[in-house]
Amino acid sequence: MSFVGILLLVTIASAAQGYRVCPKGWVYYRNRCYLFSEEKATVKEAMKGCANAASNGRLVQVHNAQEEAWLEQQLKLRAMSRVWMGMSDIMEETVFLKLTDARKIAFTNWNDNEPNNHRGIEDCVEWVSNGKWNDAPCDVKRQFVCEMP
Ligand SMILES: [Ca+2]
Ligand SMILES: [Ca+2]
Repeated sequence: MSFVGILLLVTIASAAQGYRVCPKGWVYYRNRCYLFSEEKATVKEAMKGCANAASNGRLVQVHNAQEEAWLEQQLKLRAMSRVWMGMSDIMEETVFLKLTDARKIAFTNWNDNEPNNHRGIEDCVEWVSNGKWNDAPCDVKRQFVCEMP
């Protein structure tokens, strides 16, 4: 096949999925790629796991209600609950920042009475079974979601 032919096929394949093609195992949604882990890990291990899975891979950050709803649906499909995402208030209590660039988060979906910093040791953020967020100890092992921005 000619070079142009190959180029055309790649372009068509990209267009079919939107803007980009996600690597094998990653799921496409609105111009991002997401990876749902099978193994469980601490937040530190999960951050490493995401970076190892893709050079620009990171623990997922939720940017808006649409993305949140899609992620909740995906977690339900996979029967995943208690899943790490990429935010923490480890720098300053009650101020939750993105783990990648320490910027404040614009969107939250806390469960009732959360974040409660239970026992003073909850600095990381997980989804719980109702799809809402809870702060939990960062060294507990959970499944996790990576994203490629
Ligand atoms: Ca905390
Ligand atoms: Ca909590």
